[in-house]
Amino acid sequence: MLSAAVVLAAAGTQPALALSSKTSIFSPASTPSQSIFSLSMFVFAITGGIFIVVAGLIAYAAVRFRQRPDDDGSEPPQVFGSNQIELSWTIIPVLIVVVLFLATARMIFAIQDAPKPAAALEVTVIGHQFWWEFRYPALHITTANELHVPVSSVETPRPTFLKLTSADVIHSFWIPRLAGKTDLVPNRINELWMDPHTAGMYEGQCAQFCGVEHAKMLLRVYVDTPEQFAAWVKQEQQPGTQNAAVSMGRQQFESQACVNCHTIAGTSAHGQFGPDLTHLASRRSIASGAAENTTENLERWIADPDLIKPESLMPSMHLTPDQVREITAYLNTLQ
Ligand code: HEC
Ligand SMILES: [Cu+2]
Repeated sequence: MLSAAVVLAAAGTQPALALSSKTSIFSPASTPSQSIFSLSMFVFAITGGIFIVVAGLIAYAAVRFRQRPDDDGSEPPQVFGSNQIELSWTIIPVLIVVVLFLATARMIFAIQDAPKPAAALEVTVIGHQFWWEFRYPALHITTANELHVPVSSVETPRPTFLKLTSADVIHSFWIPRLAGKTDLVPNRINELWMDPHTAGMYEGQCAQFCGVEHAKMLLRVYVDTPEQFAAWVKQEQQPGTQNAAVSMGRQQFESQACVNCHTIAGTSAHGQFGPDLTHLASRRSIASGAAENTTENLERWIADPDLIKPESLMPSMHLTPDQVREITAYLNTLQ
């Protein structure tokens, strides 16, 4: 208990360090992460208790039996084969391990077997080198890198159930404040759910080394109020709005190899290799959180992705500055 209290006290006195961090495991914001947090506090308490008892006994023995000036150098009486002592140091650790095992197993099954309510949102997450694809099959939405989910309250539970898989190598999906870390494995579907209690932005990171740009494979989850979420869904379901002022940019985009790797609904671009760009302008970051979505960053990205994310799987297309400007102006309209 003491160690748990110390950790909690430390977290409480230093909110700047522990609690305000967007990736702190010490401020869970949904049921699975809350269970994981409570279990880790329980484990901390038990192991902390053991540490205090063992360290205390060592300190006591060191002081109590230290060498004294009048010691005659002879050994104290030796004890051999005490059944009582041997039994206790076998049984107590076994009991502790059993308790830790049962508590962990119970929590894993409680999370895994949680029933899926009818109101649950389903999302398929596909890991790519080095970005995230999100598909909402029932809503016919495909987007990238920024996951939008509704807030889930006790009165109106609206959890999100994710199916995780990968298009290439193993990645790992981890948003510490919302759920446990789960791998995305090619040809396999892993599952994960979360029911975020408060709206806001939560951050995560690919947690399995997946190649050179692994460190720039960030994740954002926007937990929306029901109204915000409904508005987002409505917007995503429409084809990107386009106006005549950027038709040059659209022509440029469609005449380049961009269309082989990217999809923009309502155009000739149907590529699947890179992120869907239909609503690119509504995302706040590009390239999996490697840069904010500003005109300047977008131009740099399109001119040469290596400027932002060296060795990402998008090649430099060697466009002229005018082409870059026109394409960027067009992409900027894709709300
Ligand atoms: C060979 C395939 C390929 C081609 C061709 C290609 N891209 Fe990409 N593009 C990608 C990949 C892969 C990513 C994701 C990179 C990452 O985040 O690691 C990407 C990312 C992007 C992004 C950021 C999207 C986001 O949501 O983060 C934009 C914008 C983009 N590409 C625009 C273009 C434009 C414009 C062209 C044509 C001039 C183009 N791409 C050509 C593969 C390609
Ligand atoms: Cu990864």
